[in-house]
Amino acid sequence: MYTQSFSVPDGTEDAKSAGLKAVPKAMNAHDAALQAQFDARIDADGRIEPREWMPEAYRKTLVRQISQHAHSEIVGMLPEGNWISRAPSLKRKAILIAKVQDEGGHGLYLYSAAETLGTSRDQMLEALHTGKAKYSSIFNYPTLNWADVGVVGWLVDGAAIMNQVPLCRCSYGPYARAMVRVCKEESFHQRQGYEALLVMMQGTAEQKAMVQDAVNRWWWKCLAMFGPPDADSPNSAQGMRWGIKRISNDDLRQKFVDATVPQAKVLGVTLPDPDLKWNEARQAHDYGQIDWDEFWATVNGNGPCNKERLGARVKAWNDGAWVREAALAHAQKQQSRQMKEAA
Ligand code: FAQ
Repeated sequence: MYTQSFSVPDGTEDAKSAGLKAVPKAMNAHDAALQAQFDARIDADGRIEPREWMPEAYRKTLVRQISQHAHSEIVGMLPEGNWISRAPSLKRKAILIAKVQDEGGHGLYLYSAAETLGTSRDQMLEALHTGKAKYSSIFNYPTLNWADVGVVGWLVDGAAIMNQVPLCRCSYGPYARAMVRVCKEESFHQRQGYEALLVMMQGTAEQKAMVQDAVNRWWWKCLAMFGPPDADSPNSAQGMRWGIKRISNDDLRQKFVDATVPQAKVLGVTLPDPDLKWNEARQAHDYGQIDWDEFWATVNGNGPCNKERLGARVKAWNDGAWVREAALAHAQKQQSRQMKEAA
């Protein structure tokens, strides 16, 4: 349903013409030469690899974005994981288990990608567990019934793909490569959600009402998922100049709306926005106002499920302490045995 094409036009030229430099601060001749090399690579749309020189601000931005992304994947396992034991059939249970496991896998690729930038997994998890690190706002809302699981697949994974396909062309090699596999899997996630909803929409009036109710509750949250409007997005211009972000928050949001409207029609649901209509002049849909106050309240820890989600992650970490200790003790034992044998 969504293209996996990597040739989506991006906004890098806009950032260049806005006069943004890859790194803005003064530096000595050696660093200036390295900076010039880095800039030339970025301008040529090349890749930066882990052992290569990069400006500290570029490294920091990547650690921030990739670790937040990793946290989102593992916190994102919770709302759907909650439904594995209550899936309506063996087939749905098997699909859901596979999907939730995939999200865990995405978290692991992403933590690994962030580790290549010189941060440790322990540092990243500490930031998550203490509430210092952000993760996607969308996972702080509850999945109230089975239709929510379908809608999370259709809309949340659909929004995630829209955002992540351009990240396959991110200038940082390990992140871009991780995204290629993640996007393929997200595509399956989106389709399984949509298919589950198509089945429900052939069912009873109650089932159809459940789907519509779930769409009503998730639609606006999915639009907000793309992040604040471009004018209020402090990281966008620099992220685009560096070739980390390729398409702006608002442009991705618009693409998502335009892609979803016909899907909603096929499904037979109404998107809960009286202002949603085709604009012939713009060749795009107009849509209503997103509640940004509610979005920021959720990002800042006051959404309906923030405490529960963080509590679940901290508990999982604490409960797994003995596994980490045992694995470490085993590795140390192996190492000392090998050293004795070699001596
Ligand atoms: N939630 O200046 P910008 C998924 C923060 S994965 C929370 O525009 P930027 C798979 C932002 O961090 C979903 N915070 O920032 C799945 C920044 O704060 P900071 C996650 C948000 O980085 C499906 C501040 O607002 N995807 O769904 C959000 O240029 C189903 C200002 O914003 C990714 O992480 C938000 N929605 O753009 C799993 C993709 N939006 O850090 C399970 C990679 C913004 O300065 C089940 N990330 N903020 O303190 C990105 O593309 C970008 O980081 C954006 C934000 C677009 C999220």
